[in-house]
Amino acid sequence: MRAADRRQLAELEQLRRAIEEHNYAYYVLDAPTVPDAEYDRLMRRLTEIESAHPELITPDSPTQRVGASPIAQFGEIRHNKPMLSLENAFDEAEVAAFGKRIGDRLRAAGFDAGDMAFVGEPKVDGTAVSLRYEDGIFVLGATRGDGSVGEDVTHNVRTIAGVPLRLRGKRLPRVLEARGEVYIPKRAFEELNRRAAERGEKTFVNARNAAAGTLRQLDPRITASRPLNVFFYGLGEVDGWDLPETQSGILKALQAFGLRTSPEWELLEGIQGCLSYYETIGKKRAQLPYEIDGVVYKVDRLQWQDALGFVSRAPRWALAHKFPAQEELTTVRDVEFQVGRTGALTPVARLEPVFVGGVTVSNATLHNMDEIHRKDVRIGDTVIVRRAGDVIPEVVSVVLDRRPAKARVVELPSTCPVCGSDVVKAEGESVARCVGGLYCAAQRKEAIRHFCSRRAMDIEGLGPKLIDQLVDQDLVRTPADLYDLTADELMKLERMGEKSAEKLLRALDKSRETTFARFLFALGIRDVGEATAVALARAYDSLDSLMDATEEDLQEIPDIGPIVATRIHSFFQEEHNREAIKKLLAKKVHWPKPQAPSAVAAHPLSGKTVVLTGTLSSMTRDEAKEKLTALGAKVAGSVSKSTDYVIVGESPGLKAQKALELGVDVRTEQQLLDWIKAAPE
Ligand code: 5U1
Repeated sequence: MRAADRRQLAELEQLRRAIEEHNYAYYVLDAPTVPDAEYDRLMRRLTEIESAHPELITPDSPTQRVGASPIAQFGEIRHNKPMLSLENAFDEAEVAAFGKRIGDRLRAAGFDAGDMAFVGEPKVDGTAVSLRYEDGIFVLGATRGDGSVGEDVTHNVRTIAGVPLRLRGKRLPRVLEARGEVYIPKRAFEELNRRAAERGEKTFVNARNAAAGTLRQLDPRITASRPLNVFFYGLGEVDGWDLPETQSGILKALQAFGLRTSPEWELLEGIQGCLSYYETIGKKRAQLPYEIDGVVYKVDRLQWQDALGFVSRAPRWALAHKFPAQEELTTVRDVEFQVGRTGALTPVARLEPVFVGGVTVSNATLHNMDEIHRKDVRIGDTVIVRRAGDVIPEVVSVVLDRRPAKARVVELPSTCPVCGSDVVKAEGESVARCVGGLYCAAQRKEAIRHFCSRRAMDIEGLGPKLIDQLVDQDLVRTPADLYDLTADELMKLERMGEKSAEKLLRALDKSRETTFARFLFALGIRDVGEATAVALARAYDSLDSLMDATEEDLQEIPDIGPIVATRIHSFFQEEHNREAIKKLLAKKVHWPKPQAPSAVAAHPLSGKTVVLTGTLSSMTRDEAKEKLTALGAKVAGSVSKSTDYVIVGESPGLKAQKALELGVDVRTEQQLLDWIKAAPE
């Protein structure tokens, strides 16, 4: 071999190793070691050499993940060790029964099973796979199929960046089959569906179907374009390697081989430990970047697992403890239209009540008419409803086979169901609106609700039911009328005693003293959220100057574009809005004179992006947000490379971990207090 060839071969090997190391750090350890640009550079160089010398390409080269051509059909793979399924438990009693059952069996077999340890892992909502490595090289990827025979999806598994094409370590098994779950992260799933909807294509019903559908693509280039990932949790056939003694040992060994395991797994003590784990993971569920539908408990000791064996296709030593279902079937009784603060008509499905996500659901949002058409929802249809975490229940899809002959098409009303004004739907917009403005009682109620809300004028005790009564009885037409209410009037309302009436009047009185930004936010100008209100309050030193600002003036403010500028300008040009503002000022609603813009700009937090995580001891999350915004900071919900500071309170969440991984500056609550103290009065 010529010296030049030898040099090129060495470079090739070095590039492959470096890329696999970076893949391992990024996908398995979740701790990237190089910027994306450097990774891309290494990959480009490797491709360049391999294109010039195709004879040097090996199956474990990182370039071999992507670009293979479509296959005609899937081959069959017989699993030498069957891929088992799990028995399910839906409540604590079933988990306790599982504990007792295995304890009794082990004792009967002569084991001292008193202090039993379990491994707890999240049950990821994906699709099961078995990956075969021979002498450390990935050779085969198969789906579960019926547990005995699956499909050959090697071409697609290869494209999953989190799957090592070569195992790490020196003494590798002759054969190692790793079993796990391939999943699609929540964000990628939403994006996939968003793009499919945009193109008018069919969307996936849930993340599990999206993962399974992606893995069963004949064209690996489609699979490669969707960011699948994988967690490994067990073994199939193994040869030439001594098994650890425990399930926890298996997880550690898998991770050491470079096969990604869940960072959430834990060793648990007894059934009590299992139940606490269920609760802990249940609380974390919404923040996890992938869907889970429960947790899995496994007896830790493999010797005990062997003694317990399995019944039909499920091991006796493992149990899936499921969270309450987030999706259920029910029927649409009717579709009604709710009118929001800006007049937007939102179709709401009235459902046959169904227990889903831990509560009984009888209404689900349908968002807008486009959504109804896209999902083809009709009155009388059987639908899948979903309620995940605290999210508003929604109709996911229609079960078309169950559509009754008399199912009725939903039509947009031509007049407002509340005030009878016309309903208009602007060209190109998906939202239809009632043009009634504050003539419409629904819009009035919503405007007043918004005015009183915690982040606006913060009037405690003025809930939606009370506002309904005040508007229905014509005691309040505009927000300023709230300040004319008397104890006598209030006491005539339902569930309003003397004490509550006085308390409410005190809350109303207190709300007169506010901030300029809160006042602007409370006015309910369309598209003016809290951040825009703060930006306006910072840019204008008086309400008069803001009310007289032109659209061009308004566009000078960072983050205010032409549409929002028009909305603000037209709001202040409307005579009845000017009148409503005048009345509020006459009721002595006031705020401190705004700070000079230079004082804000001088603060170290001015222009910085800050993320909060954990519980703060000296203030609520909302108070902290408000203070930070007043100092000129932008408060973001998630950590990224552009975050300047992450402020951690008690029991911080995954955001703190992400901050450390990305090298973002992490500060304590004390630092936040010092920053607030340093702010000019
Ligand atoms: N986390 C996890 N998911 N899951 C699914 N572990 C796990 N184990 C399984 C399955 C089907 O089966 C083994 C107990 C054989």
